[in-house]
Amino acid sequence: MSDQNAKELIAEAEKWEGIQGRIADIADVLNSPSYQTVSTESWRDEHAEQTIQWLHNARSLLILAMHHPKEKPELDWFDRGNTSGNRWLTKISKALVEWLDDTHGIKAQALPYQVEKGGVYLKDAACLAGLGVIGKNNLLIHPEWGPHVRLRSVLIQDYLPPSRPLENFNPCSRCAMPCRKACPENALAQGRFHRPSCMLQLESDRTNKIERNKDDAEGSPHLVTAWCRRCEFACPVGTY
Ligand code: B12
Repeated sequence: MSDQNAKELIAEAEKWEGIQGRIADIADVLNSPSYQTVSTESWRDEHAEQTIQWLHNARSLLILAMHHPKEKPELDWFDRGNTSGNRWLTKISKALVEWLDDTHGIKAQALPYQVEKGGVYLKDAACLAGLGVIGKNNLLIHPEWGPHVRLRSVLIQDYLPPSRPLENFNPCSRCAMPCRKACPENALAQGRFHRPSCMLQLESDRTNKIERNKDDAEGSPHLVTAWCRRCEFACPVGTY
């Protein structure tokens, strides 16, 4: 697949409002820091029955970043096993898979969000593809949208020339890092992300669901989980 085709694919992805797309080389993604940190082999086996099979000989990934503005918190609300932001990204991914086949005869596969189901570590992939950098809040910081993005990937059988990582974008270097103080469980207080502390807060969010402005069919208040986003909102990038 040529440079021109890769450009066309990115342009097709970006026809969707609030979406930016970039390409990563699968080999680079599977070699990225998250894969070095977590041994995926053992728990791939544990979750074997729910993991999808990847297209044979896939070489590239299209990484999608969806702007998740503060005014649309409902994109992240967990309801009936999913969020509307996730559903939207699935719809876009599937439309792009169809477009690649129809327009270029190229096979592609929309990957799930969860790594144990066959997804990839999306922040690493997005960083390699030049959609942003990893900030001190342990989130991908997009130059325009800040950490207010949600990510997804599409596996592509052909080789597409990868996009380049960002250069000269170091948003945390002169920042007072308010994210470190924002976490109610101090998951960032030691200077690096402490996952068990973050999990405590998210567990509490799961227990303390909020009422959505809509009753369900039986007239009962509709409850959803609104995950904590304090480390995200503390970041000054993307707030203008
Ligand atoms: C499991 C998971 C969680 C778990 C554990 C998180 C964790 N980091 O361990 C829990 C439930 C706690 C969680 C919490 C949150 N999550 Co979460 N989570 C995921 C998931 C499914 C996998 C992440 C994972 O396990 N990573 C592996 C661990 C080992 O790595 P890590 O801690 O992220 O750190 C690695 C990177 O920072 C990387 N890295 C560091 N520097 C560099 C530099 C370069 C060049 C590269 C390539 C990589 C790199 O190396 C580190 C490991 O060594 C991803 C979706 C996906 N498929 O990737 C979403 C995801 C990361 N989560 C997301 C979000 C938004 C959140 C929350 C804000 C909650 C919320 N409102 O949804 C918090 C934020 C916590 C935080 N500050 O990190 C978004 C992040 C968007 C963004 N802008 O980055 C993702 C991408 C999902 C999405 N919807 O798009 N999450």
